[in-house]
Amino acid sequence: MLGFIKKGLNKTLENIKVILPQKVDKIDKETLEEILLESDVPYEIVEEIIYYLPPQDKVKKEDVKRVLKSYFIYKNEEKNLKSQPFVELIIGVNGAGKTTTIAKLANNYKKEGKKVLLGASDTFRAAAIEQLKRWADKLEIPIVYTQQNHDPSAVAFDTITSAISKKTDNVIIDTAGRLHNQTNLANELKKIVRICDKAYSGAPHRKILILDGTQGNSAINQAKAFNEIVGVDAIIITKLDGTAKGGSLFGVARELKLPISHVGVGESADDLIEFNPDEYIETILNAIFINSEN
Ligand SMILES: Nc1nc2c(ncn2[C@@H]2O[C@H](COP(=O)(O)OP(=O)(O)O)[C@@H](O)[C@H]2O)c(=O)[nH]1
Ligand SMILES: [Mg+2]
Repeated sequence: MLGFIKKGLNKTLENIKVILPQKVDKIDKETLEEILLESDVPYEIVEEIIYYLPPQDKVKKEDVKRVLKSYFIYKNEEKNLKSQPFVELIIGVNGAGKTTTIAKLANNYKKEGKKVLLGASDTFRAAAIEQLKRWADKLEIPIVYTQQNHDPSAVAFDTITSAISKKTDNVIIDTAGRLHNQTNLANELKKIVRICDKAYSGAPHRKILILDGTQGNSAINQAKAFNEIVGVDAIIITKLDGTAKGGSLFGVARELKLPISHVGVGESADDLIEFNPDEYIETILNAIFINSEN
C-alpha cells in the first residue's frame, strides 16, 4: 500500500532528495524545517512542529512521526453510511478535478459490487456534461443528464428519485465550479443541497470538496469559502502526482478541521486512494531517515 501513496508523493520525495541527498539516522532541525517548507507545509505549522520536537538539535524518526501524526485528527463521519441511496455531492472550482474524481469514486463503488448512478449537475458547460457521459460509458455506469443550461437542481432531483426507484446504492452528483458570478454559484449550490433533501430527506449525505493539490496551500482560502456556503464534510486532494507540494495536506487538514478522505494520484479511474495519514507520514519520513522498511 505504501507504494501507491508513494506514486502520489513522487515529486515531493524527489524534492526532499535534492535537499537531503543522503538519508540520515537523526536529522538536524534546520534541515527538517527546510524540507517541510519546501514541501509546502505552511510556515506556522513548521514552526509549531519544530517547537513540539525534543530540545536536542538532532531528532529521531519516531519523534518527528509523533508530532506529524497530531495534525490528522479529523475523521470521516460514519453517519448515514447505510442510507440507500447514499448521496454524495461533489463541489469545487473549475479544473480542480471534480468530474474525474467522480469517475474514480464510481469505479471504486462498482468494484465493491455497489449499484451506482451519476448525476450531471454541472449544466453550465456542455463539455462538462459530455465529459461525465464519456466516463459513464467507459465505466458502464448509468447517468442522469440534461442539456446545457437546464436547472442543475432538477438534474439532482431526477437522479435521486431514479436511484430510489432502482434501489441504487450510491449516487454521485457533479456540480459547476464557476458561474457568471460567485453569488450565483453560492445560490445554486445551496439550492442543489435543498432539492437533494426534498428528493430524499437527509441527502446529500456527504458534501465532498475537491481541491487541486498542485495549488498547495493557496487552495485553503478557496476551501473555506465553499465550506461557508454549503458546509463541507470531507476533502479530496487531486493531482498529488503532479506536485512537489505534498506537504500542503498538513495545512489543509489543520485549517479546515476536516478529514481528507482520498487523494488523486493520476488521471485514470484507478488513481484514487483512500487517504491514510500514517502511510502518508511514513512515506515522507522514509525519504529522510535510514533504517526504514522501504
Ligand atoms: N495528474 C492528475 N490529473 C488529474 C487528477 N485529477 C484530475 N486530473 C486532471 O485535471 C483536469 C481537470 O479535471 P476535471 O475532472 O475536468 O475537473 P473539474 O473541472 O473540477 O470537473 C483533467 O485533465 C483531469 O484529467 C489527478 O489526480 N492527477
Ligand atoms: Mg467537471
